[in-house]
Amino acid sequence: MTPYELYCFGESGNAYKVALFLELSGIPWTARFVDFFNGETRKPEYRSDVNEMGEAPVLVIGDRKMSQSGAILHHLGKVHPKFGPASESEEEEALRWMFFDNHKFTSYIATLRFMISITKTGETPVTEFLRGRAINSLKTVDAHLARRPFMLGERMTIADFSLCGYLFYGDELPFDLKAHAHVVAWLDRIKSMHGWKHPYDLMPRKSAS
Ligand SMILES: N[C@@H](CCC(=O)N[C@@H](CS)C(=O)NCC(=O)O)C(=O)O
Repeated sequence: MTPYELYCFGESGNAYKVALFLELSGIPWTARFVDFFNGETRKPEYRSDVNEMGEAPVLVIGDRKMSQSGAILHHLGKVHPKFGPASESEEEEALRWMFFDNHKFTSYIATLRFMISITKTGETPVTEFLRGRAINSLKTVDAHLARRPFMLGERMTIADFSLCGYLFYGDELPFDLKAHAHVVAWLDRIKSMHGWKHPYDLMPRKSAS
């Protein structure tokens, strides 16, 4: 089997969702570094040759290039069922959480972290708004995890990979994760899985090259 190639970079929690799935599944893959901070995703050739949406991650699957971490996870979960949904209703439940993740969880958390910890805007009305939305979404996931070890029940699935993507960045997270005890316990469960790696140990970064 040709190893998958993943367009990614260390700071991308969206790419990490896919990288971690491949790693914990024991599937061979190679990283293709995306020079996001020097504008690679905004270049016309990236849009024409890699992803018209101008984003990472992109997974190369044979002669196909697939973007959107949720769509990629959904695809991988079907082809490599270890972390895939086990039934149609599980698939729908996974998609339900992955849409929530893309709209209200990762979107706010990632943008807030980008502003505070990467571009260092300082606190603004925008960060205040984002933090409020991020914390509300964290509370939703925390309440759900109070009653089950993983998002869909007893085992880790694509929904967990989607939601956990940005939560392993430690001090870069501009809120107190410890206030969400069930989320912290869930992250510890994921961390204890064989093959788990921190995003910066799994994907290349400009500063490390
Ligand atoms: N919903 C997308 C979000 C992807 C995304 O926002 N990727 C960021 C890096 S983490 C990106 O490439 N942004 C480029 C841009 O917005 O210009 C996914 O889950 O794959």
